[in-house]
Amino acid sequence: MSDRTLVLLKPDTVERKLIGEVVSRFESKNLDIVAMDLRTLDADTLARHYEEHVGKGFYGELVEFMSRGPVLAMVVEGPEDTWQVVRNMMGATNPRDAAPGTIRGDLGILFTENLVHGSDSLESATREIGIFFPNL
Ligand code: IDP
Repeated sequence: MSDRTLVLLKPDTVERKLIGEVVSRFESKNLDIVAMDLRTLDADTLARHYEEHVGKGFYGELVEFMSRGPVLAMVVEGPEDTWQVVRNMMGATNPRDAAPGTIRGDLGILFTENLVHGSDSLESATREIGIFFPNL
């Protein structure tokens, strides 16, 4: 039985021309990319996606960053616990704390501009895939 998670390559990844580098890591891990779309996010979509952060101190900065250019949204599929596999590959939320070998540990420095989003549970994955790819 395969399962899926939502991944966003954030605007910093697109701006820094790291799409290939990051997608390549998922492919090397033998995960399947079953949907992919480059799009600029509006405030409403971000409020749905980040519903647990709306109103927090960093929320304004997060929305400004996440809407300043396109993101690459994709659905990634693996045999099981795909959200966890992807989160392990991403590393800690703050790139300063992320281990070398992870995407954030190897490529990032700033807290907000941390390159990637990956769903943090199976429930989140289902909810977030519904926001970005409602027809899947
Ligand atoms: P996650 O992306 O690792 O799941 P979340 O806690 O869901 O982490 O936070 C969402 C995003 O908001 C983070 O990836 C990061 O870009 C940003 N963020 C979270 N906490 C802070 C903070 O304290 N300062 C600045 N940005 C933050």
